[in-house]
Amino acid sequence: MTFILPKLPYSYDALEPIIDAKTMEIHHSKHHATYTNNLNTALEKHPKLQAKRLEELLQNLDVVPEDVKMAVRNNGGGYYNHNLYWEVMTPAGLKQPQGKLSGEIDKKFGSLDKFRELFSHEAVSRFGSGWAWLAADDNKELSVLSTPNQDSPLSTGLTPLLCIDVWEHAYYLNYQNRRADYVKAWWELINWEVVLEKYSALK
Ligand code: MN3
Repeated sequence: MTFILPKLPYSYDALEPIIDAKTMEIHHSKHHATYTNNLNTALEKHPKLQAKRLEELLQNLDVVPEDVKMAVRNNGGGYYNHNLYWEVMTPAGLKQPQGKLSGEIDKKFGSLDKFRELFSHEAVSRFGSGWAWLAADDNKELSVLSTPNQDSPLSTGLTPLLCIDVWEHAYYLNYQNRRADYVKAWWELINWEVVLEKYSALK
């Protein structure tokens, strides 16, 4: 299987003014494309791995051969994480989670505001480059966490539901060093319908 850079579900300028078109274009057509190409190159040497789903590889990095383990972790993670990142944003989303996701957030974190505070703290305080996440475990219990580099919560047994990219390339043109401003503004872009779909699809 060859991984394909997915088309965005909206135009490059659709998320303005929160994320500018130039940032989106470079992020998608250069950064995400590079992860995609590097993942395909790594898997060329291991046809058996190509038969597996990417989720499976990221969930079981210990069975990935040593010579491509780091490449799969970094570029497979980069490919997967960006797919989710594009998907969980929208220019015209609901302002808050609905349905049973809303109830689960209240139950786990106390309120939507408390969840937002915790998530934003993870995103802002992640040292260097990485991601912040809302994820669920096998019992559908929610958690908030951050990961370094392109590491995926899949590798620690969690299912990602929502993510924000806090690498500088995700915000630098507009926000320079002000990651906290990006995180705060980004909150308006969350596609809660998609996040709920992902939560509802958990088995
Ligand atoms: Mn990125």
